[in-house]
This record gives sequence, C-alpha cells and structure tokens, in this order.
Amino acid sequence: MTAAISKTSLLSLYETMVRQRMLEEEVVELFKQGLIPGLAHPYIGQEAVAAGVCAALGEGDLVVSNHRGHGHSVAKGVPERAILSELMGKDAGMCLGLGGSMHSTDLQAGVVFSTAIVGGGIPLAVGVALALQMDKKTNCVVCFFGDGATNTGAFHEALNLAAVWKLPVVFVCENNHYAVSVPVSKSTSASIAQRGQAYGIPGLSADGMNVLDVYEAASQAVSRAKKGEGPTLMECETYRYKGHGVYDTGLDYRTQQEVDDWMKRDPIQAFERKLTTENLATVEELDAIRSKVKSRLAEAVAFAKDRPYPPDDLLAKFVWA
Ligand SMILES: Cc1ncc(C[n+]2csc(CCOP(=O)(O)OP(=O)(O)O)c2C)c(N)n1
Ligand SMILES: [Mg+2]
Repeated sequence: MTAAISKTSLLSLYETMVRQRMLEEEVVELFKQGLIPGLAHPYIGQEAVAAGVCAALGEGDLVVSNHRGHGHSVAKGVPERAILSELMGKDAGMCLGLGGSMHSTDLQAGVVFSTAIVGGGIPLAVGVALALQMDKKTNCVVCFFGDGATNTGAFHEALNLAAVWKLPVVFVCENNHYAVSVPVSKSTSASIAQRGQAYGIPGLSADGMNVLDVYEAASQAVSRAKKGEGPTLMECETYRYKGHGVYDTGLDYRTQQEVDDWMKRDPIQAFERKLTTENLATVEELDAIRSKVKSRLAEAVAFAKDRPYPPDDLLAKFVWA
C-alpha cells in the first residue's frame, strides 16, 4: 500500500501529525499560564486519525468536528495562528475569537463547525451531506466523534437516515477508550464498527495509531461516498495520552501503566521508524520538518498573544433575537 503513496504525501502525513502534537503541547502550556479561557481537550495520542482521514479528502470536502477538535482543524489545513488566536479569544481566530476551543469553524478550510454537544454533530453532518447531495456536488463530509458519542440516540438516528438516503458522509469514531472517566468496556456492548451492519453500511476498523492504516480505510470510505454509494462507519482505535480536558490528570480512572503501554505505540514515533527503516525518508528530512513546524508554531504563539480581543460591538452582531 505504501508504494502507492508518494514521498511528498508521506512527509505531509508526518508533518500534519507533528503539527497537531506540537500545537497541543503548546495549548496545555498556554492553558496553565491562564492564556486560554474556558476549556481545551488535548488531541495528543490521536493524531494519526485526523491526519489519515483528512489526507484522503480532496478540494471542497468538509469536516464536522467535536470538542476534541484542534487536531481536526490542523489536518484540514487551518493555520496554527488562527487556531491559537481562537483559543485565546483573540480577533484573528477562526471565529473572530467568539467560539473558543469547542466551537470553531473555518469554512474556507472546510471545517463546517464543531460542537461540544456529545453526539450532536452527527445528525448535523447528515444535514450537510444532504445539502451536498441536493446540490449535486461530488464532495463528501466527514464527521469526527468519540466512542461515548456512539451511545447517544443521535448517532443511531443519523446513521439510519444517512444509509436510507445514501448520503455522502463518512462517520469517523475515534475510540480512545474513554468517555471522560467511563471506559468503553463499561459502556458499549459490542464493537463499534459492527454497528454499521445494523444500518446496512460498511463498518471499517482501522488502527488509529497507524496513520497509513487510517488513510487506507478513509480512502475507501471517501471513494464510496463520492460515488453515491452512501455512508461508511469507521472505528479507529486510539488513545488520548492526557486527561479528558486540560484540567484532568487522567489518572483517577486509569493507570500510568496503561498510558505507558499505549505510548509505546505512539503514532508519530511508529511512523518515523517506518519511514526511516524502509528508506522512505531520512532522519535529516524528518528533523527538518520538526524544526520548521516548531518555528512556525513559535511565530503563531507570538502572533496570537499580540492580537487584540474582538471589539465589544461584535457581540451583538451575531445575536439572533
Ligand atoms: C450531550 C452531552 N452530554 C454530556 C456532555 C459532557 N461531556 C463532554 S465530553 C464527554 C465525553 C465524550 O466522550 P467521547 O465521545 O468518547 O469523546 P472523547 O472525549 O473521548 O474524545 C461528555 C460526557 C456533553 N458535552 N454533551
Ligand atoms: Mg472517548
């Protein structure tokens, strides 16, 4: 499979994951410094999912995101400076600083919206897919959500309707094994991927710690959606290294040993090993990518810190009442 992917695309997958990781590490620091109001839910550990899925998308394809969405925005091409400005509530943010971490939109990049209502984005993504179908577009929409979201009624209603109407949507479940503190083993009776069968659609399982595995599954799902064959459910098994949110150590309901075991499968390190041992890239090339991302991130942090907060009169502009 790797042979079919160009070196440029492989390096691009790597760069996307490094951008996601470095951005989130910075977000955790900025939160500790009191520079990010509200909440943030780190994506660290899950990078291969959004990187692999978004690499399978083309021009005009869309993404619906959730509360753990910074990595989705990065993978869809939103610049770090717009994300960080949004998180800090500054005027250069994706939503002019009004949305914050969990409610960010960048229509130009194709991030239609993100929502903090668990499962709430799934039926809305179906609506986006219906609009694409009615407009006779050849694009698709990807909806990212967690394992917890698959136990909401909205998930089941949305999958059923999308299947009946053969809508161009790819449902991507990021099974990071916890919904806040509840392990998936205590909330979910069968494999999430298998739930696709109940609605007559494919249910694909991908290794969410392996960016190429995710890319391959997503490519199948995207191609099916664009051919008018309908939706696909993808379950990507992954893990969040940090707590549920920036306030949570993540160790009250799981052991350090469990975290360490997952970290041994780190998606970025695993991909580095693959690229270098199979002579697909050199250590120097990967170092250069990390340096580039690091300096661009430092510029973005300085940029966001310098920006002003949005003017007060902007508040009333978006109130519909
Ligand atoms: C409808 C609803 N119920 C509860 C919450 C509180 N809440 C926020 S995130 C979350 C867990 C989500 O778990 P999962 O879907 O697995 O996503 P993850 O956080 O693991 O990425 C909960 C219960 C909410 N935001 N919305
Ligand atoms: Mg989860």
